[in-house]
Amino acid sequence: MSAAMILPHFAELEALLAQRIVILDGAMGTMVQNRRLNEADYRGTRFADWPSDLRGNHDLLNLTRPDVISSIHREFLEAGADVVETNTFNSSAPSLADYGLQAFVRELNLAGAQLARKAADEVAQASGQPRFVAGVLGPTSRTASISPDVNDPGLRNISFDELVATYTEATHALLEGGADFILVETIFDTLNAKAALYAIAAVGESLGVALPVMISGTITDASGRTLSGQTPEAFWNSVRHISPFMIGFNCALGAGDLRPHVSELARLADTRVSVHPNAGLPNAFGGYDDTPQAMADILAEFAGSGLLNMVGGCCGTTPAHIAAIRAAVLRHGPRSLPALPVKLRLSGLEPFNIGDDSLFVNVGERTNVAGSAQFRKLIVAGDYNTALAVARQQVENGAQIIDVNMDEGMLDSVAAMDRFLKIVATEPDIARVPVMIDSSRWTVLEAGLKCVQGKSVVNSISLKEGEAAFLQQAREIRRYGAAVVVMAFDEQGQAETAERKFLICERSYRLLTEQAGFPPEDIIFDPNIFAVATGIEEHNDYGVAFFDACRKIRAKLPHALISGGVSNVSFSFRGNEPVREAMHTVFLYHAIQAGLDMGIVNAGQLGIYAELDPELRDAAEDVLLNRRADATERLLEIASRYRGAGASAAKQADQEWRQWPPNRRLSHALVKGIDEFIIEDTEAARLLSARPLDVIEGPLMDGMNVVGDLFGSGKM
Ligand code: THG
Repeated sequence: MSAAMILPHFAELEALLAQRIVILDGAMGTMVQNRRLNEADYRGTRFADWPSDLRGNHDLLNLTRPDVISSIHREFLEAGADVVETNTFNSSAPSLADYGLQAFVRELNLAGAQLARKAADEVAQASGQPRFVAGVLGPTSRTASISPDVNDPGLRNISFDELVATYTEATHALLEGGADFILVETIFDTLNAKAALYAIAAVGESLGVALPVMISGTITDASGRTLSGQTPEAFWNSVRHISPFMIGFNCALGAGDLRPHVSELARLADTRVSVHPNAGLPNAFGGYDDTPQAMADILAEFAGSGLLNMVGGCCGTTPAHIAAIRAAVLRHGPRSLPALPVKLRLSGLEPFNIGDDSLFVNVGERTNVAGSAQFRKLIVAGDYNTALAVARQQVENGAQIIDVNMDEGMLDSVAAMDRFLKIVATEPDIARVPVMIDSSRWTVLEAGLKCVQGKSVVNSISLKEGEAAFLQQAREIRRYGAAVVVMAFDEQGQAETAERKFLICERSYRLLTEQAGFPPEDIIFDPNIFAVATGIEEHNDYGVAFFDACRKIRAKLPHALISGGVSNVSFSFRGNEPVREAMHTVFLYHAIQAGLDMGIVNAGQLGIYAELDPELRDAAEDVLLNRRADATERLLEIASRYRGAGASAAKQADQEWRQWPPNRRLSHALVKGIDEFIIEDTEAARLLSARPLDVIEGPLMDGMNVVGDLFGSGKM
């Protein structure tokens, strides 16, 4: 079915948006309150005997006082609103359940859309100007990311699936009643919004169209964040997967206080931008004081600064506000859309755009029951609070993403993934980074996807079970709005040679971009990091095969990224940490040059290539680059010196720098990132200098120059 058959007016709205700022209506709730309706108005005859009080359930008026709702729509349209919002803000099961009306989701949304449609069409006819209907999905009365009980951070009183179910029903009814697009608004928890977007995408697919969506979030206070803790950019990264034709903010704050946040969206969003603020902050009586002219003056400045494509009002705004806003903003043209660089844009509570500020991305590996004995014991024992410390330590040590894996025979992995991610979501110092949901089981991946409000990464899918399963999972991941790791694995098995690694990645790339609607920058290839120096000859070329595959992927598959599980490479040296660390450092040095963008690593435990013991470094390099037939034997021989007693000798060498002169100690500490002795060494250097400034201009600058050189040559 074509989009024009289901949404006959949308092309006209797009044409209007190209010409000028489009005017949205004002608040329904406060307009209804002004009518001072009584309990009997809300009940009508149909709900006369309803057991609970119904006064205050404005959406019910769609059925019991449609005349009131229609006349408010008409007032806004006559005041100059191009778009009216359906009176369906609370027509979701969780919100209606407060009145025992949860069975009326469909009926209220259908009636709400029909009333708005009729009013819009009548005024369009009379005025000769097209008018449009926004089908409103409100946030519901519950929040999927926040625990209702401070003593149990893993608890929720609403699930993603319940939200999807009610939003699906509402979306169908809004479209049937004549909505021109769906407006997901007043978003205080992005996970609720993602459930709405999931429902809209699925409804659209069932109808064979990409439904037009407008998204509007709410910044609740001076923190500049949503209630669930996201910054504006993190919020945008979380919802951009549905390609909304409009993104904006509404409610909570008055227009003036929204200025910086709208301006941030205007800078960051490569789609249109809207705002519909309250008429100021609520006063002592719960009323709103900003006059039409005051609000119009503020919003005219937004328009003059090129921030707006659509504008209207939220709580407290009346037809007089809309008329004043319209008159003031239409003197200015609409915002033009910025062209942004193509990037993988992830988020937790904060944005993480790969390529913005780091050359290589550390993904913390320790929150993995298969990769850390400590983490496994804690999870198996149900000690999630202590397990949380493992995640926190990874982030503190520089992990920019955390990989979470619960694949373990003794565990209910679905339940463990769900619980751990829900608890992580309530810890701002961990939840600020995106999550990589790691499992070989689809049910576990999906359980994880239902818990994260940010834009996360699914780790992983592959062609192992063939194209149909691969595409089905990929499409599902898209609906959840995550990026994806694709393993170089197909129907024949894991790819071991560079050629097969590349061919599988290339085939996956085509399928994902051409058939699953994946943007290439949301694809991360994992060409398989396998253990080397295992004593099995066929494994000798695994390092080289990986590096070669990286180079080919980088050259031939534009915008896709490359990742890998770095600690795998040294599995044959388990227990010998100095040697493993050296191997990881050498591996990364070559892999990053070959195009590796991110690695699952033990964050905080990576060495510096230039500072490795040259003998150990060369031996590791011989193995990883497969440079000599006896490379494995030689590395094993050197490794034995680092094991046991050798390890403490290495530790002793680690402390040797404490004997150096203070200036050299300072440079060393800077390069290594050791802050343990920084105060005493700085003081020692100062005592040796004529002026304190010499310490900065001397050893500290020398150290920074070394850091700069190492960075520049890819050795750090
Ligand atoms: N590709 C992708 N995902 C992956 C991997 C990959 N996920 C899992 C794994 N491989 C990456 N993560 C780890 C985590 C830990 C270790 C290795 C890889 C590890 N752990 C120590 C060990 O087993 O010796 C554990 C020591 C301890 O118990 O503390 O080496 O390749 N896409």
